[in-house]
Amino acid sequence: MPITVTTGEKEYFPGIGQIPFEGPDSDNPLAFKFYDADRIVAGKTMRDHFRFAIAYWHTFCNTGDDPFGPGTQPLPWLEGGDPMQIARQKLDAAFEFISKLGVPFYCFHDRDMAPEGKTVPESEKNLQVLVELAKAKQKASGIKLLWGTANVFGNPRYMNGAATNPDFHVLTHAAAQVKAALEATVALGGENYVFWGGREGYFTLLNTQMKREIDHLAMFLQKARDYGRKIGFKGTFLIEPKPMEPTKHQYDYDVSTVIGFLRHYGLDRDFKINIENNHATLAGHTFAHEVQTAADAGLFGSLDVNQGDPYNGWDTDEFLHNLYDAVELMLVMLRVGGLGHGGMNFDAKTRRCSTDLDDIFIAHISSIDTLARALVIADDILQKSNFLAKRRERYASFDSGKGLAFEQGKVGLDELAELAAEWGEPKLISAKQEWYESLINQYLR
Ligand code: XUL
Ligand code: CO
Repeated sequence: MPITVTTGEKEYFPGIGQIPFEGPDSDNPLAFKFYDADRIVAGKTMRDHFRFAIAYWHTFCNTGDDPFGPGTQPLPWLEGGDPMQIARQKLDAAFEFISKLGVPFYCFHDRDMAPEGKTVPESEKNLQVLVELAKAKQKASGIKLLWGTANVFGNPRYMNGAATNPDFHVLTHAAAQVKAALEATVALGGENYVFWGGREGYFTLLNTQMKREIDHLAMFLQKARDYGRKIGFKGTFLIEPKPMEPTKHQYDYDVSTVIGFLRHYGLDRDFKINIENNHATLAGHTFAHEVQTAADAGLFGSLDVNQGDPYNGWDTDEFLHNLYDAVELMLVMLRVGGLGHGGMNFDAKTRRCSTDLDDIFIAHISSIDTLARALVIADDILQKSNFLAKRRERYASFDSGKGLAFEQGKVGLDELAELAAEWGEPKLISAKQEWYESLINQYLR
């Protein structure tokens, strides 16, 4: 569905209209070169392949502050007025930006959208006020909510965790926030609800009953699921893995860990996985590896798109612009059947030294174009090269005879040993890694 540009009382990005598609020869920084939303690739429009979403917390709240200094990026909607007035301005800026970019979805934490009050009921009220305003903005623009979530890591009370906090009193506050954020997500028609385990982890085992904390996390998620279903949430709950930061050891370490956790606690029917590139690389995996792992388990949910710095590995949340990695991602995405009800959320921020307002547009356009170009390249590789045939050929010995019988569980260890003796030494078969790599280079055009 096309998006209608929606501005508030004040226009925060004057001089910028809806971002057009101008094709690869354009030198207009405020135009798409590769993302043509209506273009059909592999049987679907680019719009539907990507279901792009804007992250409220980075794009409208981040001013570039770091541990060494304050923000450098003046965001006019964060200036003047009381916290509720600023929240309304931020909402105006958000829907203006998202509608001008022409992207179909957004994602938010409770505290990005509405300020925390002095009491639990006051915080809930603040969020409800903003949710009503956001509902009207969604209707006017056609923009939808990909997912909502609660920030249960920022407030100092969560310093030892939220659902895994050793103090039950703290857990109740996390519950109050998740309850209100679930209600907000349902009110806004959100398709998913995310749990990123902010401070669910530990710094030292010396003071930590790990099993008890993880049991609490599972119980908390079960109760959140039950409440969500009770109030009519039909979407998918998503866990977002991350191996470390802010704690030394996060419980939702990576996709494999989360698969084990969900299955162990019987949560795998309601929960799937939201995978973030920079979290994958922080865990020593590629984005593509994590996506394949989740999809193979039937638990792929959604994506947080960004990239880390390849040289230091930190969670730098940069805008994804590495085309080669994007092609590897899209090769997997196309083969696992796409996003379903998930999306691609830009959990990324402009660098501290990018201080112009249009840098925010340029950053998103750059990532969107990288992924659009990668989609076309990946589809070309799948359609025009013998990539798939070569992969199949590698496993041909399991397609018939004893190999197939083994897959079917019909060959025991003793018979396998007899076959080894009878067949003698196998000949070395090249894995052809460099050929696969060169294929990607050949199709980068
Ligand atoms: C933090 C992170 C979060 C989640 C939502 O690293 O990725 O922003 O995506 O809480
Ligand atoms: Co994220």
